[in-house]
Amino acid sequence: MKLYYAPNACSLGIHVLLEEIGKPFELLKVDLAAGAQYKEPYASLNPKSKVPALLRDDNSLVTEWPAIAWYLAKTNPEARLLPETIEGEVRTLELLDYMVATVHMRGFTRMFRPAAFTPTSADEPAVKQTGRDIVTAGYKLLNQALGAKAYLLGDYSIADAALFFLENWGPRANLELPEGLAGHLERMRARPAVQRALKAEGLA
Ligand SMILES: N[C@@H](CCC(=O)N[C@@H](CS)C(=O)NCC(=O)O)C(=O)O
Repeated sequence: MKLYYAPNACSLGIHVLLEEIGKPFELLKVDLAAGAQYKEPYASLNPKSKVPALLRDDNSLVTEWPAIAWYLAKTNPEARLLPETIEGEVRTLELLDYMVATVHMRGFTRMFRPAAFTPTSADEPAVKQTGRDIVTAGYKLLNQALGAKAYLLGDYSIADAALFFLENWGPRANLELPEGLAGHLERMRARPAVQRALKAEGLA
């Protein structure tokens, strides 16, 4: 199995899950700053030009954070990365979709790449502010979803790996985490799998 990633991108969450599972995998860096995602050979491998992408041993590719995480959790049940009930699964999907489709794609992406949202450079500060508002609302809502629990669904799950990359972007976006999320981030950073992933990406 090979994970295409970029340091401190959303792929960090998938990297953490692979480390939690503990089976051998190869880490292949895509230099997003140099535009490698739009050039060969990556553009042919993954025409979406995004990371993460998981290349399985049969040479088939899985893209999209929630699909990759779900695949890894389902094919490695011994790692206990998903709740066992339908209700738990539904709540996991609900959280994943909100974190990836809203907080990441509509919020952080506006802050990090405002030019992708407007052809007019004068509009970029307003685009960034909209992104900031979406992320701030997202942090608040996720903080409420976490409540007094150690992890989003009680037990550790793939949802915590998604929350982790969002929390880890807080300082990069100059955003303070609500108290509950700050505690969750500390718990995540204390996990050996997270420490190994941060070290491998040069972020430790
Ligand atoms: N919907 C995708 C989004 C992935 C995504 O936006 N990845 C970013 C890094 S965090 C990326 O590869 N950006 C490169 C680009 O857009 O040029 C997913 O859930 O995996």
